Amino acid sequence: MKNYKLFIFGLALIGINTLSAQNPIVRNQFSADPTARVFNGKVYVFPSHDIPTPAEKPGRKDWFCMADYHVFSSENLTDWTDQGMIVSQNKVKWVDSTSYSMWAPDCIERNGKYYFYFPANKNVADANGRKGFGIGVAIADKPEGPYLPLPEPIKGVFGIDPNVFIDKDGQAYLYWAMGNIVVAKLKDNMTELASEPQIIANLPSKGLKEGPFLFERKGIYYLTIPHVENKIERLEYAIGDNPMGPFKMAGVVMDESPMNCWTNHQSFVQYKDQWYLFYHQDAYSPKFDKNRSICADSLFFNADGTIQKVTPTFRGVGVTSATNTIEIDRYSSKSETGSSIAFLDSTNTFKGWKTILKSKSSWVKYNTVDFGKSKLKSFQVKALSEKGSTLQIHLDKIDGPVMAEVKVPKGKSWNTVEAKVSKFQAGIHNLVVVLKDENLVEIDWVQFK
Ligand code: FUB
Repeated sequence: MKNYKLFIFGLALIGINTLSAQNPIVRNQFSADPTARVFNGKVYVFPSHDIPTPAEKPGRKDWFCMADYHVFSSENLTDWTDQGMIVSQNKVKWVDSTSYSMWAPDCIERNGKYYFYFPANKNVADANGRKGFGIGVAIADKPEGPYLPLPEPIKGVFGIDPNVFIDKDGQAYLYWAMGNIVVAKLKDNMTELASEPQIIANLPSKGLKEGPFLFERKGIYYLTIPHVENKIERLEYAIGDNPMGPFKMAGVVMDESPMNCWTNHQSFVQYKDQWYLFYHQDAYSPKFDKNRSICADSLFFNADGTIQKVTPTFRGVGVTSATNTIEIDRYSSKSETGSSIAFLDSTNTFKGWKTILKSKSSWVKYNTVDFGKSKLKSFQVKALSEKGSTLQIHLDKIDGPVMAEVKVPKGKSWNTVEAKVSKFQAGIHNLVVVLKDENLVEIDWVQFK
């Protein structure tokens, strides 16, 4: 906790709010439950903001702990800007400010206003004597805010994980979770229900389901949910021809987390002709899966409208500039043996990872690097090798042309080593880093100049 606070304080002092990232996409804090939206030609992501449990929090210490929300934006899906905090538990009249219960949110635009929906524990009981989770709305003129929270939660809504969908005819629907998945129409003011809440039928009856996210494509309405079919959540979907159903279960979008994160939570967005799935895992906190991190991967549909299963990747989406430091630990693929990744500093996981190559010809491949138009002359690598080792950088594939060969000197500390680029090709290419000997080498990043 102390280290994390110092790290965040350090970032704030030097004013860093731009993050250059693959997966996870948010690298200055924990983040979960991402709702991605396209507003004004940019992608905005509204996640929950997990934090390590502070000592002053009453109740369970090993549970979700969220005090506020940030919004992140990107034009290229590689560089993300943290636009700062938009809603806090201390600033919403109806929220119990000691509850740290600001769970999965959503945001939608209507007539130039941005409506941010969020669940939280109420500080007073409603007319039916219920405290528990309510769902509130905060309204802004811009996606980045400032957002003004309404003084009361939405009447008649008791639950978590709000999701809003506006159909082509202008009718808005609010979905939420409360054991079941519930839907109601919203009035045009977007802050009051226009119909009685109705439980969505035909969804799995066994195992937790939550986190509804509904979208429409080519006349098919996709209702997507995290659901515990086995031991932890996986992402599933149902399809229908009406936003209120009936729906029919149609498949799995993402299997259970390979990192064993108990929850997952999804949103789907089309940006510049490509569909993306946003979700979360616990990459920065493998020992405590209530401190999660959001990710994005490309999503494809079959001709009949069914969804192709998405396998989570480290590489994520977007193009990486060859002149940036390229974190090859966020690889696209790697040799089956002799290659692995590890945290650079396990006491501060936000410092990221290193790649370890340890057997002759072991390799990692990193896709979609933009080499630009003008010749890049030198290649740099930050690496450490106790015995000294040689690395080759191949273009596009493992047996592709050698772009550079670099000797990492023998030693116990990190070195930045430079070599001449012998083969340059302009444009977008994949990169393969191969170990030429058997001497273990750790790599922080590579870069072209
Ligand atoms: O983030 C807290 C809860 O975990 C969310 O509301 C659920 O969807 C699950 O991701």
